[in-house]
Amino acid sequence: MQAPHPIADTAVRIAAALLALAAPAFADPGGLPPVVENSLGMALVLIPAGEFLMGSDETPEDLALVYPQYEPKRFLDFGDEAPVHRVRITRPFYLGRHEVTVGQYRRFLEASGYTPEPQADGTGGYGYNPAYDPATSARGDAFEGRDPRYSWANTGFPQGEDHPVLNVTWNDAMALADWLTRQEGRRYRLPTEAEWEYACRANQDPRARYQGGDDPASLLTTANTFDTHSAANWGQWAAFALPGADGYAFTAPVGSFAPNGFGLHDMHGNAWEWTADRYGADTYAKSPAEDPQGTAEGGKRVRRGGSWHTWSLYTRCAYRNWNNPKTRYTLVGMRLAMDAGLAQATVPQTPPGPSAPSP
Ligand SMILES: [Ca+2]
Ligand SMILES: [Ca+2]
Repeated sequence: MQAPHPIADTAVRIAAALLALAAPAFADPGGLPPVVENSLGMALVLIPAGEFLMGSDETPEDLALVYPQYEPKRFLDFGDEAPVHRVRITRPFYLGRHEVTVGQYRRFLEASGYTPEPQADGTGGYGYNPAYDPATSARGDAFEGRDPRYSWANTGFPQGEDHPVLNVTWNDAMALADWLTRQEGRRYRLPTEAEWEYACRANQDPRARYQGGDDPASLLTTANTFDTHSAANWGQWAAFALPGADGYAFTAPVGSFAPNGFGLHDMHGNAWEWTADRYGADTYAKSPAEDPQGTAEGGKRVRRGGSWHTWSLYTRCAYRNWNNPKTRYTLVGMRLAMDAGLAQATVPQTPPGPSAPSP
């Protein structure tokens, strides 16, 4: 576990405390346990109901000042983050404290007999090969693939059991959620896009780009993203690396960085996280104010938060990206959500004891 920078940490805590004074009242979570641990060893944190401002309306001119190394045309791609709109999450829910790990996914596969989609369709995943030249691929992919050599179990770089699982499709994520639901009688799912952004913002500075504030360099102490260690392997993109080292050239063990205001780790970076929603570029313009679920049309699913290989412009809380549900990549993983209401129903209301009636 990397210690947070003491001065930055203190500043963040003071800022969060000041903001908390001005924050709206949040629904009482009703005595639900603040953290639950499931049968695969995942810790899920209770996220309170509440309101937040979703999206970003930063102009290309605003962004150009903060990210001078990027071509200006890149700043024209973020129209789907607008308009900024108030969203109310009406029910508390549980969200994984961490990304799903390699070890948890392995235990799921062993217990369920499920065959991951990249293996079932025979085309495999993507992986890191230092000898691979992106110019040899039709799309200029940064990684080698698809190739049956690569999978959740082999990304081409070392991953321990506590690293985020990658090369998982949206369909694989849903299979894990559905299996856990059947196993435990609690409804597991992916978070909606709104739940994800609410959880990323975590009642801290409501408009900040990142957990640690607006400065991209704040990611160095709060997340595993594209830093000088990563740039050592991708010299052509060195200009986009953060100005320092976060300690990890590839994935980090989950929870290696300080948590955000909700107690969640790695909302920025490490692995992209699938969400439940279908992607629509104009969904924010017509989004309901309460519990938006995304658009009903289209086949693409939203992923959020960036990865160990992602540049800071694309790891902002507001940034939206998407893929089809069969996409597998060496940057994309998941974090599960669980309904709080059903979890409550499984908690015995009367503890067993001498006063309990005899059968
Ligand atoms: Ca890194
Ligand atoms: Ca992440």
